[in-house]
Amino acid sequence: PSAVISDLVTSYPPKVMRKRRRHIIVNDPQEPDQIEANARSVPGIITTRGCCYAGCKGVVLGPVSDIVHIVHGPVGCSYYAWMTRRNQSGNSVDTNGVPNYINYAFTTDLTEHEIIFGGEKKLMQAIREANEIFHPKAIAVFSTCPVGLIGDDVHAVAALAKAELGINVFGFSCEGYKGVSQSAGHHIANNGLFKNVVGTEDLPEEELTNPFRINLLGEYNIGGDAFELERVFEKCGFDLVSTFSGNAQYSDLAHAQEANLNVVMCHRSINYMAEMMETKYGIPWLQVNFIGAESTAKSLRKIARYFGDEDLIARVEQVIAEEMAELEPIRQDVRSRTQGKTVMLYVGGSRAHHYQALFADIGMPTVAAGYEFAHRDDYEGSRVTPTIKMDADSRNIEELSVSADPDEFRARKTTEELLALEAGGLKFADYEGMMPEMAKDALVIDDISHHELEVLIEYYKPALICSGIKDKYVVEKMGVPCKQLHNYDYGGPYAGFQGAVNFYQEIDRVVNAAVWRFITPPWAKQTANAD
Ligand code: CFM
Ligand code: HCA
Repeated sequence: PSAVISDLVTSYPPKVMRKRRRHIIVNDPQEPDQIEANARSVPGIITTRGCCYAGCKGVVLGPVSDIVHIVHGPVGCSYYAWMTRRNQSGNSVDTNGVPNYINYAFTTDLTEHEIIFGGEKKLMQAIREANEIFHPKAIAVFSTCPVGLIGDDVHAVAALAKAELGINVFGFSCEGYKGVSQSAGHHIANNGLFKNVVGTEDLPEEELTNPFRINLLGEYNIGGDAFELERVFEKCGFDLVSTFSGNAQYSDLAHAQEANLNVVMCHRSINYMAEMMETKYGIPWLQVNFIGAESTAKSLRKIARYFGDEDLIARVEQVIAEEMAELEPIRQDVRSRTQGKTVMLYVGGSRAHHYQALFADIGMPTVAAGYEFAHRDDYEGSRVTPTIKMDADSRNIEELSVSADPDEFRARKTTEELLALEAGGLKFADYEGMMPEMAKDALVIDDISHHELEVLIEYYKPALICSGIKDKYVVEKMGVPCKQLHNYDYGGPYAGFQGAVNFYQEIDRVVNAAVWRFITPPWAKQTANAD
């Protein structure tokens, strides 16, 4: 693919060419090369990135169903964040009495008047009104761009409201322009949750009888993924204390410190929480991947091995055997029609990696992959973290200083136990990254531009592209099917075992549909014209 790299950047002005070149790597899994990531996008390039507010409100906090999430900003910011991510909730006032506000879009509807005279009064009024109508356990306030520009103090308003109403009210300074992407918003969200929510409630003794208590971090219940994982965990005998934040309720997060292990799915969006909980409460964390049947089995085994209980280990093996027996014939059948078909993936900050495992299950190699907003460690692995240079955009995001809690810290394992587990192959507080798991000479590209995507499609002519709504239909007009890996189009779940089956069948339908043959891609049309 070295040849395609020059085609990717050749039409750019020299400065842009040099800059973009640093975001493109031909992979060597043994010695991943240094990739430029988490840097500002070139103005004028069509990028697929979102903003800080999207990462904070839309991604991390939004899925918590019984918090009233008020967007402090013009009405459009709220409207555009309304329901498109397909983060689902199992709660409904009708079924178990737990409220679910996810279907609502709450906004202060800032207008010119507040831009000139300030919006704090209107925010206070909105909080009071929401409290009066819904009586929620907690209200969160999210600042969009103009709030930072006019200088409203959402934290002061939240503190006043908290004192007045007697419920938890907290604010996020997650203005869209902060940082270079959604990633800044994840960090701000983690900080706010850690400061204002985690550890504020305890579980009663009778709910602490199962020692195999875990938190699932970085799973947002897109298309129902968390429902499938809840099913599998229950079958295995794990007690899921909380999920950050798919199908989560406020109290789950408030007593998350009661878990004995954190497992991290989406490292990019939540590594901060795992680190801070380990320091403050003594909960170790392990990286997992529940996308793909083989990966799910591997991740379940990791958790069982951590707890070390023989019965638990045996039960997990039994669950894996049962689920695999059901799945295997379907996988084999699909594989006979998908084997060898190639795929390219461009998704946020973890799925471009995780979904490669699901494609490997059905014999589909990933020829090129990249992230919108991941950092170098998501590509190259945790080992490069100490060498990542802080730039001005990252320095702007608050770094909490956390220490062991004198009352709440409890080492879950002794140092000897941890060392023995590590010697047995469990790596704590470690993420291997995407590149070491990709094939040699696969192309890795960060913050892909629209032009670069078009060049790559023509070069690789993949059987499938996985990406999002901003490019889906452009890709399909080139005669290549595009599966959205953000909101799963209308499908899902794709996590766990039953999710894997759904995915195999969906991909089989997509890549083997006859319709793609009837579309003439633009490059073929050009040739026809020239003739
Ligand atoms: Fe993590 Fe996500 Fe992703 Fe992400 Fe996202 Fe998402 Fe994503 Mo869209 S938290 S990084 S900020 S796995 S919303 S559920 S699909 S870009 S790859
Ligand atoms: C976001 C949310 C998003 C967008 C998806 C897309 C999602 O980044 O604000 O561009 O198709 O998953 O809904 O990533």
